[in-house]
Amino acid sequence: MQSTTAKNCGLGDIQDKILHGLRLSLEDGQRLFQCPNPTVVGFLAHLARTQKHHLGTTFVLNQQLNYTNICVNSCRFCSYHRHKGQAGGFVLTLKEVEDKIRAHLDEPITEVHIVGGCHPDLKLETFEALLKMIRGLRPQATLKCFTAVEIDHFARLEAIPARDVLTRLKQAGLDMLAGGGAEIFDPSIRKRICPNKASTERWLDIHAQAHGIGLKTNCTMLFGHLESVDHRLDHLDRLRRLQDQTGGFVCFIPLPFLTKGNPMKDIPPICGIEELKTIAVSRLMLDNIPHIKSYWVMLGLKQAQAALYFGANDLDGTVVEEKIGHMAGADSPQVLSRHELERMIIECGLEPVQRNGFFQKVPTNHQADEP
Ligand code: V47
Ligand code: SF4
Repeated sequence: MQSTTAKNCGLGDIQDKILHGLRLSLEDGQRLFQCPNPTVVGFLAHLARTQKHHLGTTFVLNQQLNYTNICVNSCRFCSYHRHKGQAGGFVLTLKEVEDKIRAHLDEPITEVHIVGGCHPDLKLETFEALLKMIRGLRPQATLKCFTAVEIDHFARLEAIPARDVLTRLKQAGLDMLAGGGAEIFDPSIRKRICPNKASTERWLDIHAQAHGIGLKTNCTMLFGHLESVDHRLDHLDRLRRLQDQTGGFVCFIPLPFLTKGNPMKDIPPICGIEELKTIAVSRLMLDNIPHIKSYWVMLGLKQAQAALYFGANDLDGTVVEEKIGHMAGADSPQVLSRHELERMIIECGLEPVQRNGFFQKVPTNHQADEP
C-alpha cells in the first residue's frame, strides 16, 4: 500500500513552502481543502505549528463574563440574544459584575474576558466604570473586553468616532479587544446570517484602529453554516492582509457553528473532520498570526484535543461561565480547572504552558492578584 505523504497527495510543493516559511496562495488553500486525506492536511498544519511553538501548548486561567444578552442585532445564528423586554433578557448591574469578579479573587486569574449584546441604552461611561472597577480588583490581569461589533455600537450610540471609544476604554483599563463578531466577511453570506451588525469593512477598520492606538486584538471565523470553503479562504486572506499592515492580531479562534435554538437550526452540524481540516487550513494560511486557539467550549473537549494536532497551539482557559456557546447547544462543561487543562494537554503528548491574555508565559507559581 502506498504511504500517504503530502508528496503523493500532490501537496509536496505546499510542504516545501511551509518548510521554507513561504506564504501559501489562495489556490494552495483550495487544494488543501480538496485533499481527500485530512491527516495529510493535519500533518502540514502540525508542521507549521511545531515550527513556531514546538509542542508547547498554552492555556490561561481566565474568567468570562457576559454583561447583557439584550441585543439590537438579531444575528440569525445567535441563540444567546434577546430583545429588550423579552423573557430571558438580562443586564448585569456594575455591582453584579463586581460580585462575579470578587467571587474568584482567590484564584490567580490572568485574563478577564467580557463581551455582551449590543444593548440599546447602555452608555459608554458605564463601560468605563466597569473597566476601572475590574482594573482595581485585578491589577495584573489582561482585560480582553468587547468585540469590534460592540465598539461600533458604542460609537453609534454616542455619535462619536470609534477611535474615541477605543481611546476612552483604553484609558479606563482595556488591554485587548475580543475576536468575536467577524463571522464570515463575504458580504453575500454576512447579509444572510447577520444583516444588522457592523459590516466587514467596519469590523476590520475598528481592529486596525485598535492596533493603531496600541491595543492588541484577537480574531475569529464562524464556519460550518452557509459559507463555502472559498468564503473561508477569503475570510482568512482578509485577516492575513490586515495583519501584514498592523501586526496587532494575537490569536485566531475558529468557531464551528452550533445549531441549537436559533433560526439557522436546520443546517446540519458540520462534520468533525471538516472542522479539523478548517482549523488546519487556518493555521497554514494565517502564517502571520502566531496563535490558533482550540476553543474547547465550542469544539467539545475531545475535538479540542484533536485540534492540537491540526494546527492549534492554545486551549483557551478555565472560562468559569459561558453562555453564547452553551445556549446554542455546546455540550462542553462550564468550567475547567488548571489541572484539567494541563491533563488534557499532557494526555495528547504535548507540553502545557500557562499564559496571560497577551500569550506571555506566566510562571506556574504565579500568584498575581491574589489578595
Ligand atoms: O461573536 C455566536 C460566535 C462569538 C454562535 O477573543 C457562535 O479570545 C457558534 O468570539 N455557534 C463569541 N458560534 C465568542 C468569541 C470568543 C470566544 C472565546 C475567545 C475569544 C477571544 C472570542 O461566538 C460571536 C459569534 O461569532 N457565535 N453564536 C453559534 N450558534
Ligand atoms: Fe447580538 Fe452578538 Fe448575538 Fe449578533 S451574535 S445577535 S451581535 S449578541
